[in-house]
Amino acid sequence: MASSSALIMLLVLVGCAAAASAVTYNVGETSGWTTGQNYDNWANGKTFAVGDKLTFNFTTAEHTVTEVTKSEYDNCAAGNNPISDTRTGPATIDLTAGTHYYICTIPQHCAGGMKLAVTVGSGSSSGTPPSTTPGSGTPPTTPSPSKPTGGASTSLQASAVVAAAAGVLVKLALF
Ligand SMILES: [Cu+2]
Repeated sequence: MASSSALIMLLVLVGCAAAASAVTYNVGETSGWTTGQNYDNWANGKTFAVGDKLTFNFTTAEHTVTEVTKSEYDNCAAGNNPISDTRTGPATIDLTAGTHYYICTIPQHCAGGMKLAVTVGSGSSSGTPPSTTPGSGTPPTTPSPSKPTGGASTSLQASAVVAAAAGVLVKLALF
């Protein structure tokens, strides 16, 4: 029993490790990276982890993905030396730990909604593993300890019945 629990725990851990692999987020989903969106709403509820990626879908020259400081983000004004400045779309950015502020530097676009702030934790993304853990981990844990014991005792009872019946048959044959 103890060894099978340990095996199940190991399988759950392996499952978690596989599920915690990097996630690529499509910024704005089907809308992509454009004006008239609310990227705070898009990012809300998502947990970003180191190694995850953000894909900004836009047409080259129509928008930019420019990483700026918080004050530049707040003011919708990139300085002369932004942290990064990607002008070719679609753009995929690897997330590192910390809070990152992205804006579009085409005039009026940031004010028109093209600003995204993401906070990246150092751990693994917590979005996927909890949903997989109860799904794949719990069902095998509950039935497997009870089934072998129930099955074993049932077959023992069955063989006892067979033995008793055989004994009766032997006695009948002797008479
Ligand atoms: Cu733009």
